[in-house]
Parts: sequence; structure tokens; C-alpha cells
Amino acid sequence: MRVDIVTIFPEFFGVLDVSLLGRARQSGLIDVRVHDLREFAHDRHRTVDDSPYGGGAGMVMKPEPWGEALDGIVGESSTLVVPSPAGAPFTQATARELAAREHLVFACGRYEGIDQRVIDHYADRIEVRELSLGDYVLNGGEVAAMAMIEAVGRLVPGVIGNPASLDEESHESGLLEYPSYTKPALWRGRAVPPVLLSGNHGAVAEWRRAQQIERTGRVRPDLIGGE
Ligand code: 6GU
Repeated sequence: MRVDIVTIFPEFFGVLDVSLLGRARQSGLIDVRVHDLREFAHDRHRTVDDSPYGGGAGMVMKPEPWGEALDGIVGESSTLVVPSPAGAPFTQATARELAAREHLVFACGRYEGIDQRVIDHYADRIEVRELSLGDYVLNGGEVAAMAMIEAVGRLVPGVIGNPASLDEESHESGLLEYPSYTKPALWRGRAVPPVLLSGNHGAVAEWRRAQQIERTGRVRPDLIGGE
């Protein structure tokens, strides 16, 4: 998979060199390139934003630098991802869909967003997804893009050593994951639930399922048709 990121904060993405995704980059499974939007500004101050037409608070990112940057990066089989609190929810299902794409381009906006014509222009040509991490506001798309790249990248075949470990995770089944325990069997007076030491695989599976349902109903009733 190829991933391009356009941002005014390229240094944010240094963290992609470490951990699981760092290894995926080194092994060539995921080819990530970061581009500085300011290199596509032409004035002396490398301006990438301006005041909004119609008035209002904040600044809007100008279309010209975005057009020049993206024209050099997108091809006909690219998917343009625009992280935005005004986007559709980014879910595990979205991550699965994006993991099947050959080329993702992340356009990280700051301030009050990117001139809407940039999104409309590329949406006429390629797949464009405006996506939000959740119902809260971040200062820009960078941290959101990083979260999305991690969620998508770990689903790319070969990135995770044991793919079976992906199936039992929170959100893959529509339920939250069951609680996990390891040695010692007794820690600070707290025992591991005895069923997990019983060797009875059927009983363990049943207990885990019940835990998933209890936990989901308690903390995320919305996932199972409640509230
Ligand atoms: Cl994708 N971007 C920004 N700026 N804020 C967010 C978000 C994205 N998702 C939640 N809040």
C-alpha cells in the first residue's frame, strides 16, 4: 500500500517510523511519504490560509497550494482522505475498506478547514472520503490522520504477524472485547476468574461471550441497539 500525507506539520509524522508501522514501512508493505504543503505556496511568507468569504471566525486553507500539491500526488486509483470533524464517522468497517485500497492520500487541514472546492474538484475525479474520528474537535487533521493510518495499516496483509489475533478484537464482532488476564493467578488479593484456569474451552468461550455482552451493554449500549 502507498500512503501520501500532505500537511503543514510534516514533523508530526516522525512517529510513523517506530513500532509496528515502522516495521511495515521498512519491509516495504506500506510506503509512506510526507509532503509539506508550504512548498506549494508561492509568496514570500508561504501563505496557505486566508479569511473566510462570508465572514466568521478563523481562517480557511487556500485552494491553490492544495491543488498544486495534490495534482502531483493523486492518480486515477487514489483515494483522497480528508480528516474533518464534519466528516462521516471513521469506524473499523471504514478501516477495513481503506485497507483494500492501493493508494491513500491524506489531506491534513488546519484552522477551520480547506476551501470546499478542493474536495469537490477531486470528488469529481477520484474517491474522496471526509472522515471524523468522533464527536470532539482537534486542532487539525494530523493526529486524526495518524490514528486512521494506524487503524488501516495494521489491517494490511502481512503487517500483523498473527492475523487471527485481529478477529477477536473490539469492534470486529460488533461487541467490545472481553477482559484479559495473565500470570500470576493471584495479584494484590485479586484472583483471575476461575473459569479461565479450568481448562474447559467451551466454558471459557461462553464466559468471554457473556463478558463481551455485559461490557458492551454497560459502556456502549448504542452498539447493541440500546440508548
Ligand atoms: Cl478527523 N479532524 C479534526 N480536526 N477534529 C476531529 C476529527 C478530525 N475527528 C474528530 N475531531
